[in-house]
Amino acid sequence: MSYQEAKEVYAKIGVDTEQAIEKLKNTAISVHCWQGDDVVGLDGGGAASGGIQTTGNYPGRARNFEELKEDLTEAFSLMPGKKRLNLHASYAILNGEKADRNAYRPEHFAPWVEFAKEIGLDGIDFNPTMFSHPMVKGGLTLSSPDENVRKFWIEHCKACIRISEYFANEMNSHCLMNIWIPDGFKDVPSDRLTPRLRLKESLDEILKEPYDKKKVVVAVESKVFGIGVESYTVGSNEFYQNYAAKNDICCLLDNGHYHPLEYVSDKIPALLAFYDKVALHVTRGVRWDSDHVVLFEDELKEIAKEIVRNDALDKVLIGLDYFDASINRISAWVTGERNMQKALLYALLTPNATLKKLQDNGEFTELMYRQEQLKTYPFGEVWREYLQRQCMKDDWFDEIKDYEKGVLSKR
Ligand code: RNT
Ligand code: ZN
Repeated sequence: MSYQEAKEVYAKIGVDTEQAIEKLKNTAISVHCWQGDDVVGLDGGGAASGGIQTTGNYPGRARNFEELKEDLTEAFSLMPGKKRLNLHASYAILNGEKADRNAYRPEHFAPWVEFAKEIGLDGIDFNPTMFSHPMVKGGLTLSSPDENVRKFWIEHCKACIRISEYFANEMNSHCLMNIWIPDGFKDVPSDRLTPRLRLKESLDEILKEPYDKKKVVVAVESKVFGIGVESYTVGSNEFYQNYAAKNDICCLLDNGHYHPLEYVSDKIPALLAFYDKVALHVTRGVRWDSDHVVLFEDELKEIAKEIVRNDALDKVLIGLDYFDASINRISAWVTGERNMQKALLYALLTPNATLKKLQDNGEFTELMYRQEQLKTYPFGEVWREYLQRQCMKDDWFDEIKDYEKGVLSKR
């Protein structure tokens, strides 16, 4: 079937494929820098800690700024659509300067801005890095009973707000600054409230840093558990949702951070009823928060549907968050980004108004029939047309093999 034919098939159910392609083209996805180097970073912190873990040792990990830029450039060249770069503070370019994380400044990230501009990215997002560092004491940061520990990380987050504003100014686009901490306990705690009160106080301190809310969107990312932190997480979902609501900041939902039968696709509309913006870390948990590469599967499609049919493409800030070291890392990046785009296109090719009406009229038999019919519609033809207009191919694996042979295998 040709694109023209597919276009007609969709037109018959009231779906305009041209409009879908146009909307997809303008939706930005924030691509996480940490897939390229297994969350090691560039500031000497070392392998990921704090309950997260990268497994696998596929050859070719980016070991420095130059290699990471090289790999990102290759990956971005195979990703359709608008892209943003999601950086962690641990990717500071210190050039030998002895600045600790509480003293990071915009200059330490200027080379990233230069890179983002050079390859035409849409914006930069940012994350304080509160793991892989000696000031994480007993697995605790912003909720630590040690005042010096809390102070250090409060200063780090304030520095990150200033750096985020710098990114927003330089890129002429908002910067999402997402706070995630690893704080929690392996075993049954004797006090669940006090650490949360300390976290609340720390966040209040951080938010005293003046910043332009139109430029910097501060978010908090909750979690249910981590490796070695199985029994209690300070920054739980209820804690952060209430904190965000009361303090007019944003919630970030990572779909690996809930009990396996809780769905982020269901949480998005719940939050859209109360918040202007909702941020996402799109990942794929296999049995736990394993951060596998994002695939084109049911929950991803449901997430995309909730964004599209609620007219929230500009309210939901979409970011990717996974790290697989067992396969070619460039391929991991591209597969996940393309799948996010595919899911959005799939949602854009759904006759949402018709389906909503069926629900309101209680016509559930027809609703099921139509939703199932859609599954065999010629989605692939529209996807390939979109890629063609983006000057990209559906078949990109040879490029990965060439890059592996020419670049990665020589590291
Ligand atoms: C950890 C969180 C967090 C990290 C990144 C590296 O469980 O998902 O977002 O994955 O910040
Ligand atoms: Zn995350």
